Amino acid sequence: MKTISKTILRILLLVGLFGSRAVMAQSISFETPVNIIGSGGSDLVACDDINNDGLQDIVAINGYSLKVYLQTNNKSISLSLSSISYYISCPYPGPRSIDIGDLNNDGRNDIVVGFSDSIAIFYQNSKGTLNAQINYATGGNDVDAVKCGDANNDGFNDVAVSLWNSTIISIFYGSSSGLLTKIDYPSVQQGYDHLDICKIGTDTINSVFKMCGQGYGPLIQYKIKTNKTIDTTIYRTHPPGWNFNGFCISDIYEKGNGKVFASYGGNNPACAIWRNNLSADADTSISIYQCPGTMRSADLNGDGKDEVVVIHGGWNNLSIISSDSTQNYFVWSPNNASVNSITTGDINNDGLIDIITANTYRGLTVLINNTKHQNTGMSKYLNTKDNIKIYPNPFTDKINIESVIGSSFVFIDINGKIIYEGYTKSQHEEINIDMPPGIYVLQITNGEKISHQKIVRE
Ligand SMILES: [Ca+2]
Ligand SMILES: [Ca+2]
Ligand SMILES: [Ca+2]
Ligand SMILES: [Ca+2]
Repeated sequence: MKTISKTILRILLLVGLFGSRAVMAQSISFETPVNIIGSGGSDLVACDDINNDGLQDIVAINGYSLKVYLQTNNKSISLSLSSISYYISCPYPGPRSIDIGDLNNDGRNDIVVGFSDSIAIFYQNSKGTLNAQINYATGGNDVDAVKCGDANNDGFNDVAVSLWNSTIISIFYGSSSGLLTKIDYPSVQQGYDHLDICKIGTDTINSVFKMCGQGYGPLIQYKIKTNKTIDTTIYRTHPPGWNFNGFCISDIYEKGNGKVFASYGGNNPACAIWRNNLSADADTSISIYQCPGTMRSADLNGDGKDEVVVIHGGWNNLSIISSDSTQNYFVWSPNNASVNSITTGDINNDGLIDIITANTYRGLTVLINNTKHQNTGMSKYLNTKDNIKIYPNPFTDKINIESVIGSSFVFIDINGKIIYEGYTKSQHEEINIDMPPGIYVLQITNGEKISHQKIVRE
């Protein structure tokens, strides 16, 4: 079995390399923008699988209403009539930020909403719906941004929270029991904060990033040890006289080597890039359309390297920055100065990442990606963790793997013992497996890429 698997992997690798040499860079294109919620508006938007079927869904907040738009098996997002709404109980002026992640370690994504003096978590239950909100007090007022991710690289998701005009950043640390415990760290006192938890450069572990969007504040990087103490704090600054409007870490030049991108300026705008060094000052900048704001990093053409997406708040425009060009696209005026006015995800399950923007009066605008796949030799490019889809999670006796044909997979228990191994003979493999209930790691090797995903057998 291992010999066949390795042979297939070698063939796929060769085809993939040949394919990427033969196909020239090509522009990213979209279907005509669609307004999927014509009325009611949307203040904040996020995208991920929130009913545990492996298909990415959209979550939007308008006022005090949390709306869930599920992707259906016919590869479309159900329209407003079939969306599920949940009421968010919080004081005026309402929710300010949103993110999605599994926060109680059960394999199901949960939703976190930031407002006033708290974060609310809507835990996903076994029916694929959301439980009533549970609030966690932040200890301070005016939550600005929230972000899920593993801040201290211990295998459990955490929530980073920044407060408006506060000298601290808070992290609610996850644990095996799902209990969240808050620790505060010193920060710079500003507002319009943006947060991320991700890898930079060739790091193999995450850092926490906080961008200060006013008062000429810096972009701060915290490297946090597994024991939750700060290892290093790095401050990045912008040209004098400007505020940062948005940022992201993106590997547009070289796969797996993330550089810092930050937008600034109104009428004479630019994107600063920390390309050749990752120190305090950007070494490159490119001019960009008016009022660049919130940024996201996503692989929009399926070549394995990300592109940078930038909204232009208040303008009917977004920009996509790739390694050799910047292109502009029409989109209905995304909300300005909101960290959650744009999200990315494959909302029609065709392997191409789509873009969704939020407008308080008009609703959501969806840009369905129709770029021709560049990496044709490597089959379709899935927009899930490491481009591999595993569902359901938790599972009982059957689990599905969607990956490149010939990917090898290994189920490992918490003691590091291999329980089951094999390789995929089709893009969609259903595996019948008998193993005791518990937490396992599923390791999938796909070409040169190795992915690890935590799975739960119920
Ligand atoms: Ca789903
Ligand atoms: Ca969960
Ligand atoms: Ca953690
Ligand atoms: Ca798509």
